[in-house]
Amino acid sequence: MSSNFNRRNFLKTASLGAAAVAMRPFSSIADEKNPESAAMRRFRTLGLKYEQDNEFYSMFRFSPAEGLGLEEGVSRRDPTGVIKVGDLYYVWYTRPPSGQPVVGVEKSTDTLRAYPWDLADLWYATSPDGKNWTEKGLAVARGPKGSFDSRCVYTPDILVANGRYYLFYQASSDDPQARRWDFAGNVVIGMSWANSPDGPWTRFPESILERGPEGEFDHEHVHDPTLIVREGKYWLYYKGTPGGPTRRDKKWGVPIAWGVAFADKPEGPYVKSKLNPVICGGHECIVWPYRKGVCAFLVQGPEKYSLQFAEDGLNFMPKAHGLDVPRAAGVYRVGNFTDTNKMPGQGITWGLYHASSRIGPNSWNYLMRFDCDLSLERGERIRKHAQKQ
Ligand code: AAL
Repeated sequence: MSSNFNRRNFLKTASLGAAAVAMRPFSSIADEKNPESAAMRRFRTLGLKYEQDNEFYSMFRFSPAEGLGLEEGVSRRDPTGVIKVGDLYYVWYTRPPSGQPVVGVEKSTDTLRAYPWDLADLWYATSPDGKNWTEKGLAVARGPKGSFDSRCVYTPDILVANGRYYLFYQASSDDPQARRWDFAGNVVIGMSWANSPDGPWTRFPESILERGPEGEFDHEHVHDPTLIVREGKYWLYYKGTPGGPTRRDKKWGVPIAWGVAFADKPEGPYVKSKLNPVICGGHECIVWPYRKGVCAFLVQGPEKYSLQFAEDGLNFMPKAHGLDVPRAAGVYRVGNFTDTNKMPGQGITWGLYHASSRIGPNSWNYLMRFDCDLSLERGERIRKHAQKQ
């Protein structure tokens, strides 16, 4: 190939994004005049950044969420984002009945649990400082027998809009034939709303989001609803899987991925993006608004342990790799759910996540706190500093 061809190719690549790099031929790794290693070429062409110049890089610290910690016989998992109302922080989470170990799918019954989240309701807790929590009790219970949410309501997230509180969550029915592989084919997204974070909660009678058709990435599961308000709409990010542990969707071969759906009102109707899936990987969906865009943590898949960012909320790029990111986290968002058209996303500095530990023969989930610095304020400082150099 002529060096002219390569130069043209490189200029095209550079203009697509990574721009601020020296203009050298793309193939210079093999070019005797301009030798360059593969590492240097990636650094230059992808616009990679060292930690100190990278607003998306952070260390993580982990500490107890006092009051919601490890307790024999009790499981608390999959916390929502944390919100502040008046002087108190609020969090909601999955909580199955106390004292019941998990027996597995085969032995599960109307009262014995197949999974750590089986037979769960949604509970909540409050805290004056985000460190010391008081469990307040039940928020949303499973639906009536025979309904789409009668077996369990689990893995919630919170949205504050129009002076109301909305809890979105996974919901499974009590069909005994449909417990296998984490309720594959038997899970939808449900919703309940309240005028106060302390309830009472009104159950929306229908599901808010359904699984996709056969062959789509979200055919068997729609999981982990997480909401952001941007461009005057409600953006519901969620995780989907096409089938059992080894199955992949027919179109792209993706075994687990995230999608997004949009609505004009919190209760929908939600329309799935034509670009879905928008993130390749899993496991829990953790997203938050940052500047005008959206950030996400990834703990599974080809870009495992990365922090991703999409200016348009759809076309994500990994911005920092190898992070010690918390699993199944809910982040505290300053400004709660202000539309990013009105106020840029402020980033995050802490949240809650779940861990699990064994006591005797059984394992129990509990909540922990993480701290990091992915705030907009620090991000702006790093960007300004980088521009001066
Ligand atoms: C979680 C989530 C969903 C799954 C299970 C409970 O971490 O991805 O909620 O169903 O595991």
